[in-house]
Amino acid sequence: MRRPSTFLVLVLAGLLTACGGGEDTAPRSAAQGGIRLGFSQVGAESAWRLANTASIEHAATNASVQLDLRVADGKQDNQIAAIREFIAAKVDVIAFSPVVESGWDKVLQEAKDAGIPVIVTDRTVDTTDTSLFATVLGSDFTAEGRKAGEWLVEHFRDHKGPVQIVEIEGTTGSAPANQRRTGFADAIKADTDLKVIDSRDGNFTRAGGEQVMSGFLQEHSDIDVLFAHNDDAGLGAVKAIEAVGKRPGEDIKIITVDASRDGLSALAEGRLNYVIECNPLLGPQLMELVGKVKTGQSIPRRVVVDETTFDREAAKAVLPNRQY
Ligand code: GYE
Repeated sequence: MRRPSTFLVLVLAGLLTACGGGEDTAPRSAAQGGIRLGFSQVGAESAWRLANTASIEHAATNASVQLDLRVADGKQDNQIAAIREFIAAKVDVIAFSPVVESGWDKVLQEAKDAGIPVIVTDRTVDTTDTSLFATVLGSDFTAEGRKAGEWLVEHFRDHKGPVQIVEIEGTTGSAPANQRRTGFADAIKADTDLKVIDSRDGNFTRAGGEQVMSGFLQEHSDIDVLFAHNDDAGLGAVKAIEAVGKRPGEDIKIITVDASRDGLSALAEGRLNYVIECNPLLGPQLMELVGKVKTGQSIPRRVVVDETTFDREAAKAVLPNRQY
């Protein structure tokens, strides 16, 4: 068998780096090497979350950051216990994605007393003392909800009579559930025909979305629109809608948030109608912030990720190269 030429090997290696490392090609900063980072993750509830965890692991390896990753199974108590273990282990920096907004003051005060800086990422916290964390890295969830509402207003502009909307919310008490609900409600409030007739927690999972939507379909015969707070819940709802012989995307218009590969595929097929992007690939930016807080450099209090929206054509265009 002929051996591949050196040139071919180099080209292939280059391609692999280019494809696999799209998000993690930032130069490694010397400041990051050897830092011990304790990271408490929410759980494994959605495609978004799995991509977020993978991005953080990958970026930590690239930056030579020693990552102690704990996954909390959606329970705040587990996160608090993990943060206490990080404090006891005297890690250099703690980062976490808080499952819900409130209830963090005490444990964050403990981290502050121990002199360990904390970075909040993805979801925001509601603390009485904002000096308890160094920065928040993540999306603008209110803007995401607003974009969903704005599309709806535009889509039903010429519609006569009431439009019945149901909402499958994210985990009760979580920042994305609270803020997406608010942004959405704000954007549709001027149009009095657009009415949210029911709203329930689907916990950001497919199973939760399917169950909540089945309930909605039993109780309401006239649903026009579903706003699901993430793709997974929306895709679970698609199953429930198909199970009663209705056509998702046609009989019931569906808007979701995240823009995962599965969400965009369903959009390209016409089962979803509009998807708001929420980017989980936060690892490289997180490692950069970790390096900076560790070395005492100044960082912004809030780092917001740039995001877009997708209709069917836009979904088809990006799907071949979608990373998550
Ligand atoms: O939209 C959802 C995940 O906090 C932004 O959590 C994140 C949300 C995301 O489970 O899919």
